[in-house]
Amino acid sequence: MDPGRTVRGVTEHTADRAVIVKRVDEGTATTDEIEQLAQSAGYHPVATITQTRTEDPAFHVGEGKADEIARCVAATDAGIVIFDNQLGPYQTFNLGNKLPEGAEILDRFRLILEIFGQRATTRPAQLQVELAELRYELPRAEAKASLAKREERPGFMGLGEYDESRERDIKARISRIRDELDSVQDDAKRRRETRRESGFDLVALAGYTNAGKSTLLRRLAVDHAVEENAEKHPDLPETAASEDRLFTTLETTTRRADIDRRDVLVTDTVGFISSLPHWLVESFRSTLDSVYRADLVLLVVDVSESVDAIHEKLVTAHDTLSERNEAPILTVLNKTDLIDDADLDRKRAALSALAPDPVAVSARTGDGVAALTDAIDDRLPDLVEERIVVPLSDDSMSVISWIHDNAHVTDVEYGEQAVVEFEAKPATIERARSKVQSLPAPGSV
Ligand SMILES: Nc1nc2c(ncn2[C@@H]2O[C@H](COP(=O)(O)OP(=O)(O)OP(=O)(O)O)[C@@H](O)[C@H]2O)c(=O)[nH]1
Ligand SMILES: [Mg+2]
Repeated sequence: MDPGRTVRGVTEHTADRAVIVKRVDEGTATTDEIEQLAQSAGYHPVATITQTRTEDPAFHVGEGKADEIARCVAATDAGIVIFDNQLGPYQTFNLGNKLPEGAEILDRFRLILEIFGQRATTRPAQLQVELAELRYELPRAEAKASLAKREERPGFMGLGEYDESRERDIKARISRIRDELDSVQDDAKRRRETRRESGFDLVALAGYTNAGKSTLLRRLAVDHAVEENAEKHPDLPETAASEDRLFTTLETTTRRADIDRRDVLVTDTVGFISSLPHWLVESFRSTLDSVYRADLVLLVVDVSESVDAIHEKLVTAHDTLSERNEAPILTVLNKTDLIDDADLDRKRAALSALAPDPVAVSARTGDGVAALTDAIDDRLPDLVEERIVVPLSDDSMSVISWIHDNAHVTDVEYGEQAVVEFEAKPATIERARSKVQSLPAPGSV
């Protein structure tokens, strides 16, 4: 006998061998994305089973198909079945009864949550993952509790009365996590305000997972991350041979970019994925807030994908953003190194309605990044030119150096008083003025 196996065929070694299943109501099921997700979570797809039919209440797929899945698990020595669908608790229970002992079942959302769980290293990211898990579990606990009650079968699914207290427990934990996340959010909001007041423009990266947001951030950044969780950010070295991995980034990282006359802070955050349920997106609200509250959003897409795929992702991204975001959106067509010019032109034209004036770049080679920084400068709120007269006193130097720090100074002339010419955002000009006004009048001391 193969020493790596037990009689049942489920060992450590086989635990990550996965059978992929997908059911669609009509048409043909495609499994590329779910296979990629499975691999990102560390599983190895060994077989794929699809079915086109309406949902079966008991087994999700037809019962005959469920038997086929069970046979396939046994034959391939798989430890897990991954459904690219959302399974109800009753369906998971029934399917589990058919599978060889020890084999587990994950549905699409549990799989995504598992990836998130593996990637979350900071407290806020962990809280958000936990919140998403609890929100996933809550309706299941409710369903179990009420089914057990209605059917007067407290032992339904082998859990019984435990379910009601479980439900209360989940609700209590959800509200505790919400409170803690609210305070995280308040901190982030204060931080953003301080940065804005210091004359920074805030730019956020948005887009699907794997579009190249983090790679682009590294291109734009002039220094190290300015946020406390920076050292935990799973940045890979630029040269590392990288296979595509989904949801590399869960936490936000902010870096300073020098864009012409401006001080810009660019924030990288969690990527989108198709058909994410609302509760899951909502769980990541604190993280996505940095996108919603930016002065400009860079919507990054992988231009090497098909026009249809890009189109669909742009539509979903716009929908997600339009709920809360008020900032202008600049579309960035990334990974131009993977396609030729003719292909790029064709895609640009096909997407022009959704992405007018996009900027094409390769974050990997740096191609087009200079044009991108120009476009960023262009789309950010205009800087205003200002000329301010500062009476000379012991305190005036601190005001002048504040202006140097927070605005782009074009000229300073010293005479009886200092005349400072600079460019800045209107809010910064206001603050400079009030600083000058609060200077003691010359000779008043
Ligand atoms: N060929 C090519 N590959 C790129 C380019 N930009 C990024 N990649 C690769 O695409 C993959 C995903 O890049 P990331 O920067 O991690 O993508 P992301 O949008 O941050 O992904 P998440 O953090 O998962 O949301 C990595 O393997 C990168 O090396 C590019 O311009 N050209
Ligand atoms: Mg990333």
